[in-house]
Amino acid sequence: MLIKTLNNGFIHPASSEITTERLYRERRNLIKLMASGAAGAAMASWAGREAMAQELARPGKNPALPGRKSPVAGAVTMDKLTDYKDASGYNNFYEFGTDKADPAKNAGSLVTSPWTVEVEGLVKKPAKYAIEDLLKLSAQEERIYRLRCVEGWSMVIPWVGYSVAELIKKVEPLGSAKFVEFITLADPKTMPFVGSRVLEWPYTEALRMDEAMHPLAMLAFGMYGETMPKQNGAPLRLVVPWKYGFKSGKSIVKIRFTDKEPKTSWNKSAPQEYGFYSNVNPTVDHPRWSQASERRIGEDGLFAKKRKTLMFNGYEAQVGQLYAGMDLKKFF
Ligand SMILES: Nc1nc2c(c(=O)[nH]1)N[C@H]1C(S)=C(S)[C@@H](COP(=O)(O)O)O[C@H]1N2
Ligand SMILES: [Mo]
Repeated sequence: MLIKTLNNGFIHPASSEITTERLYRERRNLIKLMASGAAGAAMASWAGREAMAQELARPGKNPALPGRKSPVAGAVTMDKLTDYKDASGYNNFYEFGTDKADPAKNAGSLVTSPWTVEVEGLVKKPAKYAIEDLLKLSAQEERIYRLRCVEGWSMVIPWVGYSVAELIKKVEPLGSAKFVEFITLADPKTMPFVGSRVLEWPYTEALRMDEAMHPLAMLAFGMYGETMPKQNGAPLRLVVPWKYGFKSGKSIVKIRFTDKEPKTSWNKSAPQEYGFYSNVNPTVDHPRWSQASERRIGEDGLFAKKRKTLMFNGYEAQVGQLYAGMDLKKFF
């Protein structure tokens, strides 16, 4: 749901978040109920439950992409994994529509091969990588990160990829490089909502150099042991677990090193609501709603309690130092 702002831009559709999510869930529960009726006793059987556990371990929707256990501190949260169906069926990817179910419905048209990623700007070794080569640049790791949307919901997803830092070290940024910009695909032929007024295209995000170099900042090529579903940002996306979900740009085609703080998509659309940093911070409210709690997708039964949102999404021990001395109300 879009809400028009006074500046004539559009804002993240949070006020309707609960309604949207509830509707989505009711639809899904209905489908489940119908399925169980048809399958009868089989669904309730041990074999049925076993099959569901298997499905969670490896959904079988895309080619396998295994990752070794990550040695990075804080890279594996013990929180229960979100159901793959939710992680790949409840998405924000505005190039394919603004409803949570739209990306899964519409992203099939995205062409992910061939795919190249260009590295440019203030680097000694600008490069053009075929996605296959970029995948091989470093050993893949599986990391289980929480992802919290500014709208107030969160998920726990096993991502496959490696630290952005691995790529940054390879291309050798110049001393003058202070920021890294991530530019995503904007192809009106395959992305039906590119060209709509909802955001400026291409969708872009950016990090300060030390944020991008933090080992938790991840280039993700897959999830749940498989290559990335299109609706989740195939073939390559960013995952920055201590920032609101929107900082994790999907379907990246360009990585640019700059000396000035880049403008980002959400910041351009509503600068009073979305700052550059966008760190998960329960003490800084969004101008129109609180950020103190969140709803974990999959725990949203009628009586499910909201969870308290943690500073830096629970990654404070790892990333807090990056912001020492900064006024996080000013740099929101
Ligand atoms: N290119 C692109 N990347 C994007 C978005 C988008 O609309 N376009 N939405 C962002 C938002 S708001 C969120 S919350 C996350 C959602 O990721 P998920 O759908 O995999 O959970 O992707 C982010 N990356
Ligand atoms: Mo989001």
